Amino acid sequence: MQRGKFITFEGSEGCGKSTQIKRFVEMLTDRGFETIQTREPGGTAVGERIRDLLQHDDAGSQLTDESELLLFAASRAQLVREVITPALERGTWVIADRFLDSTTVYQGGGRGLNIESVQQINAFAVGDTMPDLTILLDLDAATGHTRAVAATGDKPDRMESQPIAFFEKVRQGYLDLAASEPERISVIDASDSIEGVAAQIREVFETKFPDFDATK
Ligand code: Z5A
Repeated sequence: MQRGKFITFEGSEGCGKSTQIKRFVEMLTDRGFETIQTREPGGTAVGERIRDLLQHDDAGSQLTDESELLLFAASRAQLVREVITPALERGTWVIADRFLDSTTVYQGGGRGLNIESVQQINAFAVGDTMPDLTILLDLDAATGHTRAVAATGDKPDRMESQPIAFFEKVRQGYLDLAASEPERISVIDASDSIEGVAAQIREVFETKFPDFDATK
């Protein structure tokens, strides 16, 4: 049994991760792959409680930047051990809506926390479970924000309420990260149409895994 592949989707709010993950998973299923999807923060009973605190609970307004970092890491540490690593070991492909790069760019770049500390905490949280491929959906912050607000229509949550300058730092953080790890991170132009973005992702997938046979 081959180990499954671990593919993460990253990008700032409204960049189209959920839309593209749905299509990507359908494509993998059509080609015979076993898949599961995860999202962060969340994805386990513990992680969903943490998500609520980070995004919706009134107590979240008192979180310091350091506590916020540790809560994202705690949610991920639980998800890796309870869900992601066991699935990869049984040959299932794991498609993740956000993973450790989100912490690097939001808590490191966006909040301005010490980047070495952020990376150490990330490494501790994930252990050896690192993505085989990361799809970065790159979109300017203003367009992403407009899309996200139009999609939810209701009151923005704690993270969505950050000023636009925060999301500009996040975008730049992602692009810097992609430049430093070009083998793992593929940058996609997310301002393209939904079909156009899906076609770009399919091309990256076929280039990265040209001979992968789902039946073995
Ligand atoms: N966060 C963090 O700070 N640190 C961490 O370690 C982690 C996360 C893991 C999680 O938010 C928040 O936590 C997030 C980062 C922070 N904060 N922010 N902001 P979430 O899980 O609630 O949401 P999100 O990850 O930011 O995703 P999103 O805003 O829900 O958007 P999306 O999934 O990327 O996009 P979408 O739902 O697919 O599309 C949004 C809308 O745009 C929708 O109406 C689509 O139909 C439309 N769309 C999609 N693609 C297109 C194209 N190509 N053209 C036109 N319209 C499109």
